[in-house]
Amino acid sequence: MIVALAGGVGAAKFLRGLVEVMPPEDLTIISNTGDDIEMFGLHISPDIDIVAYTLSGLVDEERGWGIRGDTFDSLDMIRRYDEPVWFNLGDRDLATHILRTRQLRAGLSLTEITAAQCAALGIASHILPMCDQPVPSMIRTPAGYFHFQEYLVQRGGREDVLEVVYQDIAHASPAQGVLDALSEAEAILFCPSNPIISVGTILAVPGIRDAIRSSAAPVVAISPIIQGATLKGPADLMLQGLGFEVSAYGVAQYYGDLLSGYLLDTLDADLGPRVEALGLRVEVTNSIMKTLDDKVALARAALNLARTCS
Ligand code: GDP
Ligand code: FO1
Ligand code: CA
Repeated sequence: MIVALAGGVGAAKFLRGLVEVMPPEDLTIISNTGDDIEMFGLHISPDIDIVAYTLSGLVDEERGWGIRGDTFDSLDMIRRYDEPVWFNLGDRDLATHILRTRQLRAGLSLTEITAAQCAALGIASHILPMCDQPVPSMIRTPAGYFHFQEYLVQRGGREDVLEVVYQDIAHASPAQGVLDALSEAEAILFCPSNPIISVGTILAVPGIRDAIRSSAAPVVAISPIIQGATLKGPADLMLQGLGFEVSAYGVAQYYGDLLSGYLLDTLDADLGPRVEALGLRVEVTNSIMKTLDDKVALARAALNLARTCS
């Protein structure tokens, strides 16, 4: 079993490559749910859906989220009722949120609901939410205290980050199957996701960090920061706000002693010796995923690096 800790768009591109180079049913994806938010009474799990839509071929590849060809007529109607609309839920996408919400109200866990979602969409890999309890990631900026989606989508994700709070996480516990997957893993991969608000959130669920530490599996991360910047999203502002160097090296430092190997982008080859000095085995490769070939090559490089670390 290969286990991947995953956020949204960056992770999904990598996982799309990974399922081409290994049996997809041997892959367990632990998904960040700190981004989850309630909208119009519906439970939205953006990172689960981004990965599920990507692995089932439904995703709008240009945006990286939502469903290709979706329409937004329902939101237009909601606007006519003078409701503020800032999160773009497509008409087809809404079906996922409506059913998820109904099943949650009926008492099913997010883990059970996600397993059924994957089966229905024909996904052979296993997507597990990191936990079943709501644990919203909150961001403090000079302007106030906001849910991550409010910070990113409603306010544009440009404000300095003073603090990141994983609300209620102390009372959360790993979802069913998460600890078993980590203890049985042949390799654990940290996808190229936001280290603080995606992978970091998963690591903050009590028990997950220890399970990774005590697993015999090599742990390999793919840097989401290239040449000191993000390709997308506010990871750079968050690293900066929390006092980490805004570079692939800063991310390696943030993950600290959890890692055994690290994939650096070719453009960051000069950081290799500094990352190696942290005690990590480093591989340098193109990590900018535009085409399917890029995704497949990066996935293969990650698995190869994990093999040499074990
Ligand atoms: P998340 O996956 O939910 O954490 O959020 P995003 O997908 O918006 O982006 C998180 C991180 O993924 C950002 O820091 C991006 O720089 C990184 N990322 C996105 N695409 C790529 C890519 O093709 N290669 C690499 N190495 N990182 C990427
Ligand atoms: N991201 C945006 O930047 N704007 C949106 O309106 C938006 C809507 C949306 C709807 C469903 C969904 O599953 C994801 C959506 N995302 C949107 C992406 C998402 O909020 C973030 O990019 C991720 O949480 C970061 O990985
Ligand atoms: Ca995310």
